[in-house]
Amino acid sequence: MIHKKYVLLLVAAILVASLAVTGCSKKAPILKAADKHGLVFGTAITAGDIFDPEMKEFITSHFNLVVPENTMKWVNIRPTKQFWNWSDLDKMVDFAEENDIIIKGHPLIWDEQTPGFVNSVKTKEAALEIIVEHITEIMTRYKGRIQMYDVVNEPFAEDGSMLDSFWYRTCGTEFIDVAFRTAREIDPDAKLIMNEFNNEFAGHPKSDGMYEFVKGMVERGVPIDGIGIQMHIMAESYFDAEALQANIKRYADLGLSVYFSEIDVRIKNPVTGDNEAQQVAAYRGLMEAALANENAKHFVVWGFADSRSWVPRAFSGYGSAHLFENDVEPRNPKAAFKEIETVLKNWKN
Ligand code: 9MR
Repeated sequence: MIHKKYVLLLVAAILVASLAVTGCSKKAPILKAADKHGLVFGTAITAGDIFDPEMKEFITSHFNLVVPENTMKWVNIRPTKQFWNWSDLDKMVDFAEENDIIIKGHPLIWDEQTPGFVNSVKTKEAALEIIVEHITEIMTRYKGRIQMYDVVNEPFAEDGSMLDSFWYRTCGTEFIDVAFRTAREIDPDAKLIMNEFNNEFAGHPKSDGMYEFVKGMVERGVPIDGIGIQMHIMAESYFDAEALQANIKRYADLGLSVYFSEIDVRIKNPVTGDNEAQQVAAYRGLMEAALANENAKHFVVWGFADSRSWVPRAFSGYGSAHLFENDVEPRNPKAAFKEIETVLKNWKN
């Protein structure tokens, strides 16, 4: 009898130990379902999140990718030419590594949130030099530890032409080629992405302009692995699943991935049964598109809680864009969260 009891205890101990090693015991049902389908389910986080044990637990049990919402922006990571403010980003990369989750670098080159020393650069040569220096510095430091980057963020105008940005005015489109070539050279294993908003539906001028440009990159041998479709959208706007599918498919034909990279679906106040149902439908449509396409298995939300959202600051009169009500307990998962969890659980490959 005693012998049998010891055997049982041993088996239980092995089980507990192996759960601790694999981390399985911690995973929320939505993450388990995402893992089952090979879906990357991620969120933007702030540096403060990883100083809070309860928040860390929530993030690692619900998501398998994190992206720094603001920490890697030039004004934060490199406020002056010589000063690099690494400490928060170092901790975020450690956090991702310790918990075996992907971390995406965002953004390497963007026209916003750039410090004064960048904007005072006058020549193309000097601007390209700064790009090479910036990318080299960051990607060398985190080589093999940051798995993917938004190499160039938001370079297009709404009509599909190039945005009249500092980089474009100073360098023409060469800044894009130089950025991607440098990134590939520094870390050949990192996924390199061009990230944009309002680029989801084929047939829209910005989506089509971006597609033609990216196709040109592929044709002239500029290294790129995929495009980010941010998806900061309005619940009330028509969610055109067919046009989204056509867009994803044409990138698959180019051999590229599509990453839903900054999802939030804002609602015009007040929230009603109708606009909430539209929001739920948009989240569902996106999750279905991600699951249905081998080249689009990334579903990354731009923050998870209404209580600390960027949306009301940026779009007056709008809000309630995220999957949870609160960023601390009780977080109160919303209808959209329950819907995408159900889609994930019931999805048949
Ligand atoms: O959510 C971010 C907000 O906190 C910042 O104030 C803002 C400016 O840096 O950027 C927001 O994130 C943006 C992202 O970096 C790029 N795509 C659009 C996002 C929303 O504006």
